Amino acid sequence: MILRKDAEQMRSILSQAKRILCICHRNPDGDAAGALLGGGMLFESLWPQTPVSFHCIDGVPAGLQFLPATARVQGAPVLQEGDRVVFFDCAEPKLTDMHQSHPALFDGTIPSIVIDHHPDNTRFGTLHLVDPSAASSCEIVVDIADQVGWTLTPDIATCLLTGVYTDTGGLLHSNTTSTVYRTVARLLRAGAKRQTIVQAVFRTAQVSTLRLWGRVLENIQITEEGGAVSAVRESDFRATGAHYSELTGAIDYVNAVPGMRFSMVLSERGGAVKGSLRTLRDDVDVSAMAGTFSGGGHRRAAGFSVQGALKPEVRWTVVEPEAAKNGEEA
Ligand SMILES: [Mn+2]
Repeated sequence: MILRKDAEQMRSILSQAKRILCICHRNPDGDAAGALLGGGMLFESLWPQTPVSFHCIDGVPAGLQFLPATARVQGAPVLQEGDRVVFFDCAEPKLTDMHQSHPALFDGTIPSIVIDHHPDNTRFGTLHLVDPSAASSCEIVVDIADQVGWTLTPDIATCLLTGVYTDTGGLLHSNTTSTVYRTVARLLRAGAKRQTIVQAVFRTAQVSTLRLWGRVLENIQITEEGGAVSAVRESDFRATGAHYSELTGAIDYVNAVPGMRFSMVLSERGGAVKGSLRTLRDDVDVSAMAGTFSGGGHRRAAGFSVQGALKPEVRWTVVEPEAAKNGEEA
């Protein structure tokens, strides 16, 4: 929960703004883009005289361009006297990729508000509305709006519901608390276009993505340690025409193999190997596994990146004639 006094203080900081600049992390996901646009449009409806602008170094990816006002997202801002900044879903300055070009955003020159749910948020702003118990930053925006009695329009609700959906994997991940369901109900009542979100986010896939995922599924090996492990190489990305980002989500299928301790997808990208780890078990901590490769994350979902390339290894075992006839493999 966000404290009412913090929500009130946010209102007082923003009511002094000559302009409100909204910023989210680079490479925006549904929660970053949804909170950025939903939060920014909310400020716009509250202070119609104050110009509100939306900034992200990478712009909104094609799959999220159904979001209202997405065409208004620009790159880094040109700062002016009287600006107030709100950062969305951003755990630390470098994730904006504006930390070097725009130090005034982070050194206290410009008053800033940080709205985020990452537990490792470095609290780099003036006022922090950070709630690690929230499943998404969009959930926090709804919480703030309700604390201060702000009205959500259907467009704002659609943006915010997108983040609630994407950060919970369509209400399937273990972070889907009863508060999440209450937030969903709240946003549907406000007119959020649920089916538009479901269709765009969960029922749309490029052919290149499906072909890449086909290779991931085909390459699954079950290891002696009880892992379902798959890998794709640079040649797989080239052959399918898929971008690295299109691998996102494939691991959920690898993680579906019953009885496994963990699942892992390795991918070669530009001289490095990225590993994504998942587990469904309480007695396995994949963030510790990722830590042995200088990675990190959560107990159930973690990742790492190491320099190098993947080399396939094939193991053959000689079996008795009977077993060979039955097509058994050791
Ligand atoms: Mn998020």
